[in-house]
Amino acid sequence: MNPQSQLLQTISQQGYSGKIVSIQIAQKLRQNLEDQYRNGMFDEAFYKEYLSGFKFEPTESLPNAKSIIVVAVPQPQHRVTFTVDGKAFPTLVPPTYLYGNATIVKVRSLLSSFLNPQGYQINPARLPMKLLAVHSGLAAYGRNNVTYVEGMGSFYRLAAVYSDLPCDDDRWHELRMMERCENCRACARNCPSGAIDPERFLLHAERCLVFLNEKPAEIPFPDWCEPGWHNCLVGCMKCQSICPEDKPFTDWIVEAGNFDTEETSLILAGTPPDRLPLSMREKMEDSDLLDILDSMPRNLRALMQNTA
Ligand code: B12
Ligand code: SF4
Ligand code: SF4
Repeated sequence: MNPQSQLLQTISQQGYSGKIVSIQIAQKLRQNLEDQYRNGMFDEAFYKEYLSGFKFEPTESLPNAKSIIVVAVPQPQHRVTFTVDGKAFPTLVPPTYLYGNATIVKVRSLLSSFLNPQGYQINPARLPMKLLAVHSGLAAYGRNNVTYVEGMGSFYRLAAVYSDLPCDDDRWHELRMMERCENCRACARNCPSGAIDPERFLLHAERCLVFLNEKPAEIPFPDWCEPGWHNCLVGCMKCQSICPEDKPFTDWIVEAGNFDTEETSLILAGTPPDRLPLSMREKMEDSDLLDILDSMPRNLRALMQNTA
């Protein structure tokens, strides 16, 4: 078996799924995004904030890069429980927000421990992951603009690296929507903010709740965004939880932390990480909750208002 096939086998033995594509795909991804931008398909503020930081080339430390390795890792939803009026107040966090850093480290170390002994190196790749996954043949788009992998639904995290491992499969897969979406509109009907447009495939990202509630809590929700729409501590599950492809995975929820009355009050008060008690900061750091701390006061209040 050649090293490419051996690597893919190692990836699938972990319960992950992967593809190896030629490095040239990176320039095609760049072209795709630039064309859409030139055609005025993106809200300007959204483009600047989320799409202008991709790196379509490896760093100089990997001058001989030949391939991109993209890996999908199954991810659950998480439950984070606060204490409000003396009672437990559970909230949900969509897949990929928590323990994401640990997942990336795990994938990179799996790839390095296979490739380094064979004389190959890896280098992190900051690319538009869904486009990469679909053009590589690993995933297909849902009408909700989220991507789906066989056996994982949309509950997975994508990680990608550049490598000097040669690529022996140069296929470029055309963009593909899941067959199931042909006769289904469940996600569009369940999207509270109208971000999924029946007339165009591309999401109106600037209308997506996630675009609003990932921002720091000092930035209030715009008037058109009803607090009652919020359903997660950060992010939104409305177009995934209704999806029939995700049905086998929606009950996969892992506990990711409890906060007592005092800790909940510190979060609601917008306390910065360096002023939190050490024990609290440590537990939030391990799970990556610290990364979403700045959005929590506004988002948690919106959820509390919904259940009041
Ligand atoms: C920007 C961004 C956002 C933005 C915009 C989302 C969006 N759809 O663009 C916001 C903040 C709103 C967001 C929300 C979410 N995100 Co996000 N996000 C990203 C980020 C940083 C870039 C995505 C991107 O490139 N967008 C640009 C657009 C242009 O690309 P695109 O969506 O792939 O659009 C292509 C298609 O529409 C296609 N296309 C156009 N016409 C047609 C027609 C047909 C028929 C077909 C098939 C295709 C097609 O062309 C477009 C490209 O030009 C990535 C991380 C990364 N590095 O890639 C994570 C990422 C995509 N997000 C992720 C997740 C999990 C989410 C949420 C599900 C989180 C949640 N539950 O709260 C939501 C889902 C919202 C949604 N319905 O899409 C995951 C995706 C995992 C997956 N299973 O697909 C990623 C990869 C991050 C991760 N941690 O793993 N996100
Ligand atoms: S809800 Fe229906 S249309 Fe939307 S992504 Fe899932 S299968 Fe496709
Ligand atoms: S994440 Fe929520 S707001 Fe965004 S498109 Fe899906 S349902 Fe709509």
